[in-house]
Amino acid sequence: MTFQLSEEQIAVRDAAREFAQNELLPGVIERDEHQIFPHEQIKKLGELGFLGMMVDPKYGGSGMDTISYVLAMEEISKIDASASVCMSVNNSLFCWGVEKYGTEEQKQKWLVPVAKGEKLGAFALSEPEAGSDATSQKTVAEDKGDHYLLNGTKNWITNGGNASHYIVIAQTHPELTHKGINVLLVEKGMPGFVVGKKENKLGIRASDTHSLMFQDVKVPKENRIGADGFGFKFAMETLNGGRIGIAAQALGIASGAYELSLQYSKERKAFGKEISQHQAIQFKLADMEVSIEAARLLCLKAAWLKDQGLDYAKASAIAKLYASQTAMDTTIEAVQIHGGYGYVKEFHVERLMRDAKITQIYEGTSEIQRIVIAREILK
Ligand code: COS
Repeated sequence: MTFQLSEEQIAVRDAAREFAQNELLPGVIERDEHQIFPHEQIKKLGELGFLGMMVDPKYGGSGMDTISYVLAMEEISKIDASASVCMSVNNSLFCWGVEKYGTEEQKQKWLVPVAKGEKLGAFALSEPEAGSDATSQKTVAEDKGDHYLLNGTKNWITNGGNASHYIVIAQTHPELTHKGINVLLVEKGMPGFVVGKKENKLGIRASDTHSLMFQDVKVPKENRIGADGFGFKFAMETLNGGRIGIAAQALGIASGAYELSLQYSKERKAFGKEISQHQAIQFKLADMEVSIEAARLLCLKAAWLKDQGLDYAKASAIAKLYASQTAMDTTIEAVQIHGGYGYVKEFHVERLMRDAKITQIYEGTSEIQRIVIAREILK
């Protein structure tokens, strides 16, 4: 066992840190307030190879490991969690599954442009009445011989408006329950496919979250990934990896809030000395440091297991459960340390607190992570 990062991993982390400071920090408050998607910044992230980080270079990716992905996600999320969720979905929820289970033709057509960041990918599993209970898919993909007829509505889809390539989960054989679910590749512009309203959210407000409507959309059979009925298993496996990305996002939100608090506590004076000299603040900083370090190690362990080809379902659930709680706890305390300044936008920590909440909800709520962990330990 070694806790040493490679030179390449350090270089990736530093590049992500520099990008976040130079490209994402300017305007982050305004983008959050006015819900402006960071188009230019995401384009540059793609050019730097951050949108297809783990994809084989022969499919347009950067061929990096999952550890590097965690390091980059932490750095980007410290500054702009709206940009990092776009990055996470593109990498983990779109590219991973197409590369792992797609045919060569599917990879050439669907993976290459998304891994290069020329197009954005999205992953459509959640529905108005199917979030945690993901097997209850109401979206139907009716088998019509050479194509599927897709009908239904998806909700809360990240990159929903700006993506052009979508992974859509739908039920084909309801009598088979989850074993009758399929996974289809759907392109924006297909007749009958409409992007619905953009959500006005509490946090990650600059990210692009939409409902999607499908009305008699003809999806060619060749757009199905894997065998008939593979869709639910595909979704679950994809989310196992997605949770590493969101855990790293939560870690970044926490460490971003911590760094701001540490700096502020050394500048702000109260009762004749810097507030960092008061034990009440020191205890908060110490607690933040401990849980952030633990969250980081859990994220890196899950990433390491994935890179080794070992089972990471439990590790990614543990990392997401713990890191998202850390994000919530740390950002609340960061606002407290900043006092009145923490409650206004200029100091960033109120945004980080609002951003933190979603990490306990999407890609499996904290309650779902506990189910996954409990099932694994009781196996
Ligand atoms: N990894 C791989 N396979 C998994 C899995 C995982 N983490 N969790 C479940 N599966 C498989 C099971 O092995 C089972 O396959 P078989 O029938 O071949 O044995 C199948 O999926 C169905 O699983 P199960 O019977 O456990 O289904 P349940 O409905 O009881 O519960 C949970 C499944 C709750 C774990 C699942 O619905 C879930 O993860 N929900 C949350 C979904 C989510 O994250 N939504 C967020 C939207 S995306 S932003």
